[in-house]
Amino acid sequence: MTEVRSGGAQGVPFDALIVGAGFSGLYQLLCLRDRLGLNVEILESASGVGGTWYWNRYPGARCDSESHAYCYSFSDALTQEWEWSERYPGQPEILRYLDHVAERFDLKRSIRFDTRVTGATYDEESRLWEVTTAGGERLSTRFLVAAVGCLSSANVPDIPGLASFAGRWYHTGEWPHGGVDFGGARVGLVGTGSTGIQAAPVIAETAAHLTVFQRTANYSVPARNAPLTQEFRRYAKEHAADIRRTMHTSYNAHPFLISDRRAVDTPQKEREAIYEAAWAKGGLQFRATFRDLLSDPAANETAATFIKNKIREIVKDPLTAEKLAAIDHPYAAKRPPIDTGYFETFNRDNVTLVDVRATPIERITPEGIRTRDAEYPLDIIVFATGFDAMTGAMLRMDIRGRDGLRLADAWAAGPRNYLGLQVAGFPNLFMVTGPGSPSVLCNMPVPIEQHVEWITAYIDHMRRNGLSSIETTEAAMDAWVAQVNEAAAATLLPQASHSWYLGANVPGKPRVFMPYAGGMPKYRRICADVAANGYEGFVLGA
Ligand code: NA7
Repeated sequence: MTEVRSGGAQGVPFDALIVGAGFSGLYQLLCLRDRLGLNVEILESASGVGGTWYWNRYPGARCDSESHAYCYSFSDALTQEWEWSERYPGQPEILRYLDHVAERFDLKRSIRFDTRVTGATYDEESRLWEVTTAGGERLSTRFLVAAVGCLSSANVPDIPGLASFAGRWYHTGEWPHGGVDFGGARVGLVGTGSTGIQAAPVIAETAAHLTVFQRTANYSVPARNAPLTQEFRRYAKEHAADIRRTMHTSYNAHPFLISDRRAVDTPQKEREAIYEAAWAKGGLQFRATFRDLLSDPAANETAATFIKNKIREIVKDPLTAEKLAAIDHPYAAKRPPIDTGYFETFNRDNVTLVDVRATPIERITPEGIRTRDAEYPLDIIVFATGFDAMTGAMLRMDIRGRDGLRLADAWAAGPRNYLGLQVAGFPNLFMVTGPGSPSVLCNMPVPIEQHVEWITAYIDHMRRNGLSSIETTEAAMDAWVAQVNEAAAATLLPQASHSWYLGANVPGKPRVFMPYAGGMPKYRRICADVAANGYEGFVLGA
């Protein structure tokens, strides 16, 4: 490590390069630059910080984690000075927060914006990564940290005829910065995941007509978003340490714990009252009402039935209500959305639901969308069709490790790795919240801080011991993949066969359950034990 102290100067390698300036990349930069004193920069394709929150500017974009928990916890001063305005932070507010963090910790001077990484190749002899960018730069670095996010590679479906569409079309994950004026327009919204469910009510307010194309009906629970009261803000600041402790104890890293009770052991009347209270309170806490919801089909069925009945109560047209309630997977087996008036939107005169499972989209014509039995004239199409999640952004970079091994080949049958952090054959390359880590099953800032701090401690360990390379092994990966599969199999999560957790939303992608479902506290313990045992599962090279 010591020979690369002055990285960044012409021809001299960096100690570390980080790809991405979202939550992960910013904190990784702070840790490596300011705590370890390394020569490090971030390469970021956008013109500003924010990652996911830079790109996802669609109408209604809002986080499903509560604001006092959807933030960094590494700096008390930051926690005390930042004021969130609503229970769930909207995209503009999260972006302001991340921009504030970048300014406050003077991070921007170490970020190259408008710099897209197109390739990274490991050179065996020098033990350095050579990173290439779309602008033609070539940079070498000892460590490469991919902080590219789990949901950053937009998935635009390959529907025949899209190029012929005479109107405008957008993907929610690549939304125009100037916004989109829906006034007077006939809008088609494809997709009813968390994004479509957030966007539909907002688009319907100004569009002449909104047609929602639903392939898979989805559960949703009201978010009950509202401005934060003074009392709550004071409470969150005064109890920041307790809240952090709870998040570190909770399976999903949220600031609340999953109940100890089982739905199947709770008398029906009492169970219904618990669901009613959770429905009234709103948010992802609904999923935490009983501890067997994600493991016992009978328990899950009680929650599923409750929500389906709510849909039938809310939606006035019985046919539309039936289409919305015809949900084919267990509750929360796919990422469970929370909403602000989603089902109510279908009571508006200017909103129509089209079931494209029953009558699939055949093609896009110059005028609109044609399904098997009808043509829908449209001025604007919004694709809320999700992402090539967890692996898309990694694979887009053309990463080549030892002996020219392409990451795309190493992952041909799915994203094998160790702890979600490293892949054998790719020395000194780390992923933050990669596949195989709890990441997307959690309130993200918590796993992000854990990963970043673990990687930082590891690099520090190497530096102190005069080591220059670290790499995991095939055996460690095999054992970890088995643990990831075992953790998933203990839940109902793999039962949603079309979920992006399984890669099923991208045609041709291997179907492998990607996130680690054993819970964040267990994962944290495993990582701590690995470090305490001399980084078992990794080979350290001088
Ligand atoms: P998701 O959750 O992947 O949802 C995408 C939606 O788009 C889902 O309803 C899909 O239906 C639908 N989809 C995808 N391709 C098509 C085609 N070709 N035709 C019709 N419908 C299609 O993405 P989101 O952006 O909503 O959410 C991603 C995450 O961001 C979310 O989970 C949070 O963690 C934040 P399908 O279910 O595949 O039948």
